[in-house]
Amino acid sequence: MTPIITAFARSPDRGQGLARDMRVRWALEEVGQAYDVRLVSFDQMKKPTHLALQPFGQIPTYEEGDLVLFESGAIVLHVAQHHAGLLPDDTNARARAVMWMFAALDTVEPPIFERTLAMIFERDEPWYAQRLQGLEDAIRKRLGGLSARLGDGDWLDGAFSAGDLLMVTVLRRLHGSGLLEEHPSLSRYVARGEARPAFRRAFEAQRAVFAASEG
Ligand code: GTB
Repeated sequence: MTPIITAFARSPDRGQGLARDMRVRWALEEVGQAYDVRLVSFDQMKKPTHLALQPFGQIPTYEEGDLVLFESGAIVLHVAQHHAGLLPDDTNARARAVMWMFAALDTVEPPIFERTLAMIFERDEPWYAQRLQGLEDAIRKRLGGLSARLGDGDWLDGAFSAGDLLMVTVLRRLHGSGLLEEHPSLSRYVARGEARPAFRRAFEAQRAVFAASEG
């Protein structure tokens, strides 16, 4: 059964692959699972049909037969648990890969996403510079810990896993900020993720959606 995911009909990131359907597309590409995409507008996301799938009116969602999932991390975990390639077989290594999935979404992503929101919505506030500084300090702490743990390894814990997949999608949001570049090993880590054929396929697929929406 071909799963169906939802994605922005017109992503505000203009095809940079920063919306959270990107991580789901990438996971599906890594495991070789074909998928269909249903594009939704901001209006449609807030209507009952979509709210029945995603109570917060967001993308992405994932439908596979009777199963409906939301939360990109849960979707990637589901894909990783049901296909080979994104989680190690060894029980302890598998637990550590899941740990890195949580670290990406629960520890590293929050200050990075907050920074994006601040740059969009708080730019005109008198306290904006201070707020941005605080968020960038928090991000620097996370990047310091992450780069120390990555060391000169290719991936966070041995072979590429769903933990790396999520971490790379989170770090990509820092492109152009100068923050990632403070840690050359992390820049190389992100570049390694982005060079994976499955990433390229997923990226091109979401970019094609944006290009088509431009007409
Ligand atoms: N925790 C949920 C998950 O991981 O699935 C969060 C889902 C989420 O934030 N979805 C966003 C959404 O649907 C899109 S990805 N927002 C619409 C709404 O809430 O009304 C977040 C996002 C949006 C835009 C950019 N961008 O333009 O760069 C990047 C990421």
